Amino acid sequence: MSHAVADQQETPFDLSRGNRALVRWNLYVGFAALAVAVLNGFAQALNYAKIDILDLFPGLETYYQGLTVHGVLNVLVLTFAFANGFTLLTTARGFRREPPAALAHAAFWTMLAGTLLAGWAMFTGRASVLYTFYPPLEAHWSFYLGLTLLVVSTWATSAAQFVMCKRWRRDNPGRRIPLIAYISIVTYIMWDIASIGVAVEVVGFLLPWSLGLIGGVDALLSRTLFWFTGHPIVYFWLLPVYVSWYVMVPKLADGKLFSDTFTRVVFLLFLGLSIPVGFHHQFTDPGISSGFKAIHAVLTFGVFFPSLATAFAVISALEIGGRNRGGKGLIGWFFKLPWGRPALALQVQAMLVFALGGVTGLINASYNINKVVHNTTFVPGHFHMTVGTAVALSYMGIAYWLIPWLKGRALWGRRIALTQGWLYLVGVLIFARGMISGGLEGMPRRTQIAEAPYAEGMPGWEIAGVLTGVGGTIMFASVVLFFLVILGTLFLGERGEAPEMPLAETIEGPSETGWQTRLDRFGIWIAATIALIVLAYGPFLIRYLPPRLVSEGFQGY
Ligand code: HAS
Repeated sequence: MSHAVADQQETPFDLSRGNRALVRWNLYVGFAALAVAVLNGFAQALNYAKIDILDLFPGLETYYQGLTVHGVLNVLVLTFAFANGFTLLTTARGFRREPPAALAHAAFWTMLAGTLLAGWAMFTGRASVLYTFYPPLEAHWSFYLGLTLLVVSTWATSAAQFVMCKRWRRDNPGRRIPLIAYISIVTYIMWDIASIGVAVEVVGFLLPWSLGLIGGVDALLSRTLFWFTGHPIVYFWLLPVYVSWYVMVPKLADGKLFSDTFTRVVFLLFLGLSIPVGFHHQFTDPGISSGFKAIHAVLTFGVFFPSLATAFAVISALEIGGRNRGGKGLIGWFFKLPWGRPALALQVQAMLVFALGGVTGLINASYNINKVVHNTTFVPGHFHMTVGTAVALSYMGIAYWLIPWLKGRALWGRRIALTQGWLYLVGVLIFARGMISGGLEGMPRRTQIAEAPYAEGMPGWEIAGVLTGVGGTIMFASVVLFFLVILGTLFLGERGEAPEMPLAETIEGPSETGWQTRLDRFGIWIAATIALIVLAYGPFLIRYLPPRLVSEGFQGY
């Protein structure tokens, strides 16, 4: 017998007008950030093809200003805004209740205020410090305050989830939390714990430093606090997409999710293993013992596992869908998937690219091989196939059903939407091929290559740079088409033809008795997560503290 992932009630679900508008406005802010970010991304790609972007893009004062805008708007504004809006909806859907208005509004307004503050600092050239803002690079205080508000907005969303969960538990004693709400909540619990590192870094050190309240900053401690958050943040970008891949994509593909318990365990593995791995970004940093770097390397291979398990789950759901539609043989089902549905096509394309993103992640994670690729363009090659495609292309796919659902209008320009997805797939593969081969030849990331004299006479870099430029241009064209479809839907889509929210059925539903019920006791898993973090970071902090506040600040030009 199959079970619906949200619950077994057949009554339709809707949100109040106000909450629909709130979710929609989260998406609008996120996608507005994407629009500005991709223009700067286009410039970055052309830079690697040795085109002087400062001449071509008149508003751009320095290379690092453009790179900061590109990074921050994509990975801190688009992702936070999308996650806040989307998971507020998925949690509300799971519990079948409206989100608490005060918290939902607080989340939106802090996100908007944070975006405006950080945006002002970046656009006026006061924060050319990249999205990693490593001190002693120093930004204007408004940048740090803006980032703080962005994080606060995610905490407000998490609080809204907890309020919904508490009220639901009060009304449904002893029942299992509906799967879609459960995995949305675990995503935010992971992030609540993970974001403590960057919160301490920014509020404890960088903000007072930028206001002149403390005279210096500790570069290594700041980097460590940053990467405490900086690796799990990639799963905070990814897990809302996994919510869609697990419980919505199977429906879009006419398939089924195979197990409720399996899905919960995968999300709990992300909760436990996402955080104690940050040193894999610091393999080359002095001051951290190689023993602890090795421990983080091993744990990184651990957090690879729930994504492998996810590959298994989503491929099985797709296969069921393809076979339900008449697909036969080992791979015949794949071609029978409903490729004409943009919401599905884009998310499957995102998965295909993510398989390559995962492989390159393992290369990065290998302690010895990391020396070859660290700080080269190999790393952006990797992350444009993960956050730049698995996440961003899935957001676009989700938007193709979600915006019509929220707005009560049918999708406009279905064929354009389909073309857009394939174009992005081709573009990113060319782009990443360029970045990865260039990186293996030692081509540095975060470098204005057109101005670097040492870039002359490096044949491997020439072709890599051209591929990066061509691929990036195709990706940019694809995103322009995405905006065309979204604007077309908002203004020209037929009214009243909005689709259903896609929610899959599971083959093996939740068990109401036995050990599985413990999966819903968040306290146990939070305690286990904290214990692992203490083991992975505690000895370094005990040896290293107190901070050495000696570095003076400067900006990148
Ligand atoms: Fe990473 C650097 C290791 C995943 C993002 N990563 C970065 C940076 C970013 C980033 C932004 O260990 C740069 C940071 C900076 O600025 O310095 N990463 C990993 C590993 C994974 C991984 C082991 N990364 C991600 C994800 C990201 C992301 C996800 C964003 C969302 N990464 C690293 C390391 C570095 C790093 C080092 C530091 C490098 C350095 O030196 O600076 C793993 O979690 C990946 C697991 C993924 C898989 C793939 C599963 C596939 C699925 C889809 C299957 C479905 C299909 C359907 C194919 C195991 C789920 C098709 C149907 C069919 C019929 C086949």
